[in-house]
Parts: sequence; structure tokens; C-alpha cells
Amino acid sequence: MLQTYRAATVQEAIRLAKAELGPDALILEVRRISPLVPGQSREGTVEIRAVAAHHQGQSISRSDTPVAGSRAGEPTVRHLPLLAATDRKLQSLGIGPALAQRLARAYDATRSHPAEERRAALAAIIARHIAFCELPPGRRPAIIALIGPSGVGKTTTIAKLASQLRSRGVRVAMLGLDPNPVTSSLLTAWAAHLRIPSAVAGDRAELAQAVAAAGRADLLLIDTPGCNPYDQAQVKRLRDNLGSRDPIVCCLTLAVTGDTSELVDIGRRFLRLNPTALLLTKLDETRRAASSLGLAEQLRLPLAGLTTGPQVPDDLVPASPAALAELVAWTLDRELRLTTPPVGLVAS
Ligand SMILES: Nc1nc2c(ncn2[C@@H]2O[C@H](COP(=O)(O)OP(=O)(O)O)[C@@H](O)[C@H]2O)c(=O)[nH]1
Ligand SMILES: [Mg+2]
Repeated sequence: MLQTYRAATVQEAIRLAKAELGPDALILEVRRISPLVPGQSREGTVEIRAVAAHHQGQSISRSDTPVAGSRAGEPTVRHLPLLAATDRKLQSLGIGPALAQRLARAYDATRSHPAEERRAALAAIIARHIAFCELPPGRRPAIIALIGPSGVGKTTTIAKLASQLRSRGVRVAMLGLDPNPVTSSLLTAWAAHLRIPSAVAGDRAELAQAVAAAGRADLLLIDTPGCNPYDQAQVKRLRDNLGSRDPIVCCLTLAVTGDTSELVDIGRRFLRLNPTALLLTKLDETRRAASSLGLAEQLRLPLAGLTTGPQVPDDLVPASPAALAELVAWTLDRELRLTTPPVGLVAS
């Protein structure tokens, strides 16, 4: 069957045709058409007609089903609303309508550009909408506590952070705030393995003593037990133990593997502990990593770091507009290819 494709360039139109019809697609006709909106994007100014290799011997007919926007006498071309699909996909990842629309436009407008240009366009938009911060914060000594649900990677991330910062010359100590000697033993095992000083505290008084005893460290990393966000008593106990007036920077840690709207709900329950930074983990265990952007936007917390696997210390990278742009492009490239057959345009 004859298929029609529109794109900004001949190459792009051929790429679309081959993506759908296979590498041996026969290009029957190439023509220039006027831009759909004069003076605006050149997208859609080249039209090609192509047929799959196995259809070449069959009769070629044009569809006569009219669709909105088609002009009399022209073959029917139904534009797959790629822009709308991109926008919808981004919003389904928790990204707000304004940011989703800007990102979708940039993604769509840079379709035929080199990957680095597309990433740079996305990164520029992300930098204007999302706050980022560094761990550790500039002042010394710094005390950072990782808080969050159980199993999200708090202890592992502390080991990564401690190891990375120590190799940059920072004097680090690790403190476990956990009355349970079994669960706290993972932190002390990492500390022993990495040869980093550590201590375990069971409550607020012991934590204050341990902080005082670690006086020579530039940075104290406090590991906390997993906290059920739906159990208010647990959240309160953690808050009481950390103490809201102490100079502790609370860093909310969430794994991006769950449903984004529930993660936002969970994150909001931890806002009672006044976190001032967000760490997102397990990016390797999702195919919708762009939801990181949605989480940061909805929780309104500066994004500090991203973890991409269990390896200590390598699988932790600082968060940045460039890193998030990479996640957005990667997610969209994959998701739109999976959910919008064929790529870019549909001919009826
Ligand atoms: N795939 C993957 N696994 C991770 C990551 N971070 C931590 N883990 C693993 O997740 C599990 C729970 O980690 P842990 O640090 O004990 O979580 P915690 O309960 O929040 O302290 C462990 O098996 C870690 O190796 C990550 O970024 N990716
Ligand atoms: Mg732990």
C-alpha cells in the first residue's frame, strides 16, 4: 500500500518511511509542499510517497478517506500528533503541563538534529524549571541525613557518597540512626569495608553524642531506618530523633521505580521532616526515568543526585540539567517508538 510521509527534510521523510516500511522501501515520489503554517516551522515541507518492498508488484491506490486538514485533490495524510503524544507522555510521567509542553516542543523541533543539540535544547529548558543542589553543601562541617522509605537505597547511597567524597579529600564519617543492631549492621559493614569511621545511635541523645564525637570530620552522613510514609507515628519518631532544629540537612531519597503519582504522595509525607534536597535512586530499574523530572518538579525540592545501579561508589552521579535532559530524551525515544506506530506520521 502506498504510504505518504511529511517531514522537514527529504532525509528525515525517508527515515520515517524506512522505519515503518523496512530498509528496502521504494521511494516513488518526492515533492515540496508549502509549510502548514506559513512562516513557522519547516516541518512537513517535504512529502514523499513510498511503498514496502513486498508491495511493489501490487496495485497502488490512494486512500480517499478525507481527514481534517486535508486539501481537495491531495492524497490523504493523517499527521500523527507527535507533539501531542510527546506532551501526553511527559505529563503521564508527572511533569506539569507548562514544562511538558515546552519540552515536547523542543523535542519535536529537534527531531532531525544531532542528539547533542536535542539534549542541549532540553537541558536549557530544564535548567529554567528545576532547581539543583550539590551534596555536600558548601559549609563545613556538614551533616546530611538520608530519609525515605525502606529499600530505596539510602544505606548504599551513603556508602557511595562517602567513598566519592573521601577520594576528593573530604573527611567523612558515617552514622547510623537505628536502634536495631541487625539492620544497622549494613552501614557499619560498608564503613569497615571502605575504612571510613562510623558509629551507630539508637535515639536522639545517642545521635547528639555521636555527632559531637565525630568532631574532626568535615562531613557526617547519617543513615536512617526505612520509614513507612503512611505510618504517621514512624514519621514523627524519625523527626523527633533527627530533631528539626539541629543543623542536619535532610535529603529525601526515593526510588523512581514506582508509580509517579504515588511517589509524589509518599514524598509529600516526608516533607514533615523538612528535607532540603532530593536524591533519586534505581534509575536503572525503570524505563520511564524521565519521571525524575516530574518528581523534582512536583515535590519542589532541589535535585542533588541520581543513582544508576547498586555499585559502590560508581553508580551515583550529581544531578544536572544535562543529566535530566539525557533521561528525558532516552525515555521519549523509547516510549514514543513503542507507543506510536509508525514513527512520526501515519498515512491512511
Ligand atoms: N539496581 C539498583 N539497586 C540499588 C540501587 N541503590 C541501591 N540498590 C540496591 O537496593 C537494595 C536496598 O538498598 P539499601 O541501601 O539497603 O536500601 P535502604 O533500605 O534504603 O537503606 C540493595 O540491594 C542495594 O544494592 C540502584 O541505584 N540501583
Ligand atoms: Mg538501610
